[in-house]
Amino acid sequence: MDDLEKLRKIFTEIDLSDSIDQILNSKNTKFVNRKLIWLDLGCVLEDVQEEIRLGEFTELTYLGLYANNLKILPVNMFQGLHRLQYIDLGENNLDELPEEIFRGLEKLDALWLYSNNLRALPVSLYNLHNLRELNVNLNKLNFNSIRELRTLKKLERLEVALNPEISPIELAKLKFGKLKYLIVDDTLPDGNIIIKNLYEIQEEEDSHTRSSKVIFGLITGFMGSGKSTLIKHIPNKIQTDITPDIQPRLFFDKHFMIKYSPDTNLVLFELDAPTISTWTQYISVSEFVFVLISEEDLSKRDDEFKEFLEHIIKNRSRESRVLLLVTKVSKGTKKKTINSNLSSIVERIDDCPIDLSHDLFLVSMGNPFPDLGGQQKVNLNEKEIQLIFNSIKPLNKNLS
Ligand SMILES: Nc1nc2c(ncn2[C@@H]2O[C@H](COP(=O)(O)OP(=O)(O)OP(=O)(O)O)[C@@H](O)[C@H]2O)c(=O)[nH]1
Ligand SMILES: [Mg+2]
Repeated sequence: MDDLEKLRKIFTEIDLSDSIDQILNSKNTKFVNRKLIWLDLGCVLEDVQEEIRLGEFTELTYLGLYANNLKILPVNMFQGLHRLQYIDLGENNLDELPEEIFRGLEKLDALWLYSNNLRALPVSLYNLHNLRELNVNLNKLNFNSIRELRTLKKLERLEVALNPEISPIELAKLKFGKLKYLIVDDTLPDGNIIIKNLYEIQEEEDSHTRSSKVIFGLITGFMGSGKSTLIKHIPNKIQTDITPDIQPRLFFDKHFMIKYSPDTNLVLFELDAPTISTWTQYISVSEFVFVLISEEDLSKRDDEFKEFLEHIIKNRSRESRVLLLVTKVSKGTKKKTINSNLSSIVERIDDCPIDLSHDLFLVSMGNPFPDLGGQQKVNLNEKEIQLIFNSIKPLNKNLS
């Protein structure tokens, strides 16, 4: 019996065969060589208390059990699933977990437990030595259960917002090994609550006192060209409220700062291609313009892209540098092909400052993997991102 048949059988047994289409149609359910590797059971198990036996799906790497109203989980829920890398248990009604529930999950990379009623974390969680991401937002955890997480040496992202007993001030004093993101909540004077990365806030305060100058950079491209995905991968982003002084103000989708040189910060912001033709002034204040185009769009929408590029070049400041990033480049693509496609566009633009040998970068197709509540994230090649940002640095210093 292959995994698809097994899955049908299990769902018939627990009287949920109506949900099978929803499960199979989810983009977070995937088979490779007839083996089930991602299984999205989000929003399908409502009120079902039966034990679902998944131990036969030995190749499973993602299991989504979010939004199911689950109150209890059996201790052997994940038994035999040694390849699991991502488990999403968010938006349930769990108030405790069996101590040994995560035992043996050596490969677990991300665990999402947001929006439950957990007062403590099970012992087996503190032994997940490969865990990189843990999300326990919106629970009832106490400070001790978070402090103990310092034993997890690979943890990079920890989200503990909206746990009423946990104080961000106390958390800030803890030293975690590799942590880059410590997400907490903060109440503003007007009573509103904001969610922030505690580490970036601290950086911001330091850097304001050390640096004086600010320069701007624009990240643009067609819809879906991967702007937000690229931004997610830029290391050491600092939160900022500095924007170019242009009226009327535009709401920026993504807007952040990175350190450019010891006395200069670079504020980067994202604008879509349709927005940029209206907000021409944002081009003229930018010292760097990053133009993203996916490999697919480059061959299909070349005329449109030429017009878009022309618009940028016409409105840019004379001192600015325009960088072209071809994204989602598949493995087999030759750089030569992309180069010749682009040069035929660039050559048709008057007074074009782009030198393809210095200003062109290829961002290869990243690996997609599931995110919270059945969305998808993409892992890009970090070295390529480094290369792009190193090329704009004064003194050629590493971006770190
Ligand atoms: N497989 C794969 N998917 C990618 C890659 N880069 C981006 N994506 C996916 O493409 C979609 C669009 O990416 P975004 O980063 O949101 O693109 P954007 O330019 O910010 O798009 P808008 O803000 O909507 O204009 C998302 O679903 C990404 O997950 C990649 O390198 N590989
Ligand atoms: Mg975007």
